[in-house]
Amino acid sequence: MKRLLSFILVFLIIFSVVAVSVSAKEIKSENVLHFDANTVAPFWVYKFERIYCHIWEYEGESFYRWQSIRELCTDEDKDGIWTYDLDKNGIELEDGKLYAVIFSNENGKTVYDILFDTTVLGDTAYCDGTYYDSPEETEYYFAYWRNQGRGLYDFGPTLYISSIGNVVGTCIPNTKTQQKLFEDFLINKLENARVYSGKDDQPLVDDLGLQIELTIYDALEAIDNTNVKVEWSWWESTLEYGKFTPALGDVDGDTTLSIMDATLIQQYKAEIFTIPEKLLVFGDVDKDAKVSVLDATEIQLILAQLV
Ligand SMILES: [Ca+2]
Ligand SMILES: [Ca+2]
Ligand SMILES: [Ca+2]
Repeated sequence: MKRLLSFILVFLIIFSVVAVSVSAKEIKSENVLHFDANTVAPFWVYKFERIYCHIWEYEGESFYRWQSIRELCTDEDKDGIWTYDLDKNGIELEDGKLYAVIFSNENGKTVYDILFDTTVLGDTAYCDGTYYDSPEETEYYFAYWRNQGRGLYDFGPTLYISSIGNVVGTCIPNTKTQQKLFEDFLINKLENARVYSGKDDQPLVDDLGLQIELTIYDALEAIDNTNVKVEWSWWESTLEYGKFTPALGDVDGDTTLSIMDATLIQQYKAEIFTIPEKLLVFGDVDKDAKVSVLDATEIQLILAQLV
């Protein structure tokens, strides 16, 4: 019995040593990024012999100089999947921080910036032929992580609004909000986008907004913050409302209740003006199921009480 116990004990010790060394090895081998160059080779045209991995802290500094020796990937088994070993190159990433990476070859071909954090380590970036090309910008092939989706909050190619209002990439950097992205677009790119997209403001904002999941609330806030004149109305918009609740009585749709709304109802009843259907539903202030001059009076009363 004693011999059996000691045998079990020895077995357990050996087993635990093996288990520890396996898990230690696993952690080590996770500290890598792979790039499946087979998936991009058809698009990069010229043959290449080297793949580089350029990593930087998002909106911060890169670890090494572009295509320096410390950025070289290896493909010892020659299967076309290149590996970058962060440990070997002395790169220590912090949990919770946002990083970006570009894989490139010695002919200057690159993929578009891919976002990641430490939870992505061990994953493989691959291309599927999706690329972005515009007159002012270089042609980029997008690379995605094998274990991430294509949503706004999955790690992948950095989402960016181009100078002509196209949405490029899939992943919203966690340092930005939809509203901030849209504000940046309004200030820096709207004028150019008007010229080159061939769209009016309404579809321009709505099409763009839909792709970045911008809400009416975000859009109104962004327009208000930036003071940019946009020919876009929330009641015609196809975007979701978000936190925005239209004010009762706001039949001119300027998002506040004012004497203009009372006047508009009177003019509507006198058939001088029409009110769009989507705004008319907010006109029934006294809730008697129709829009009448009584609603205009009600608005005047509300405004009088507010003073
Ligand atoms: Ca390989
Ligand atoms: Ca109003
Ligand atoms: Ca009414």
